[in-house]
Amino acid sequence: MVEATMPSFAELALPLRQDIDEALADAVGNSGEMPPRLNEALRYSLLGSGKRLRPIMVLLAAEACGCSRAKAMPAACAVEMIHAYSLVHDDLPAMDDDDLRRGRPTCHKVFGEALAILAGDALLTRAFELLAVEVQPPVVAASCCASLAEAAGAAGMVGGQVDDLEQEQVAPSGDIEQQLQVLISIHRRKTAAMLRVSLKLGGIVAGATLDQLEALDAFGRPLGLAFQIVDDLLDVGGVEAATGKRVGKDHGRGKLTFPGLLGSEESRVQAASLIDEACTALRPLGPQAAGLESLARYVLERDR
Ligand code: GRG
Repeated sequence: MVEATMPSFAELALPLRQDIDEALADAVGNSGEMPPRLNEALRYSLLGSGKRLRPIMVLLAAEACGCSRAKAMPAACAVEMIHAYSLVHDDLPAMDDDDLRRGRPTCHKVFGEALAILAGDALLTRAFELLAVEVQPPVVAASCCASLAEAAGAAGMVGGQVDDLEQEQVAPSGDIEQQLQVLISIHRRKTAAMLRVSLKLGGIVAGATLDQLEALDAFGRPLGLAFQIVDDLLDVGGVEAATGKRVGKDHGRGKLTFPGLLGSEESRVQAASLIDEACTALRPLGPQAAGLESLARYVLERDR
């Protein structure tokens, strides 16, 4: 639909990442009140070489609804802060116990477990402070806070993480279709909720209509699932130097994954079909949504 004007994601993302990185660095500057070591730990975790997909989604969703990217920047930073906190906590020994993230030792390996937990806590709370203080008018800020809390909290990402941890403790039961449904339900909350809310926040700050918000969500639902399928494929066939994290971990631990259930080839076919579905859902937003379509194609092709 918007193929003729579709920019390459690499071209599109480069300046956006630079703007996002600058805004993130400003948002976690130390006014003098913060213990220096804590500031170091949260900057280490937030300002590493992440893809910045979620904040880019906020900016592109706002743009798709006719709003300037600058206006959406505080919401973009808030989403990336929640994401960074979730990675720091996910890497802890009590959770995924990882020593490599974004190509560097994980936060707890560098700063110790206690400071890593607290750096995660500080990022989580700073995200909501940023929304409350920087988004105008206050009613829009409140709506952003409520949506982000819902997606990141017990019924969203945190709940999905709990389901995932519990699922690791039980032997798989049911046929492939039933196990697939369990996997989809875990990732709908653990991974997709944060991707969907990134789009929603872009829409909210842009003052989107209900139809525009629905189109963004109809795009985000299949995109979120496709993102996770590709993540599982990278765990099986990805290269550590590119992903910046250990590969083969989930597969090696016998975790429920899409390639584990469907095989790599079928997983790739499913991911491609979900990305097509996502791009079709963008139609009502017209050419302003070209950036989102470009991002969706990248999600399928990414190697990190
Ligand atoms: C600890 C509350 C809590 C939640 C953890 C996000 C998460 C839930 C776990 C991370 C582990 C994981 C591999 C999740 C699946 C997909 C995912 C979120 C991958 C990492 O996101 P990317 O690829 O990472 O966007 P970058 O580093 O580019 O930001």
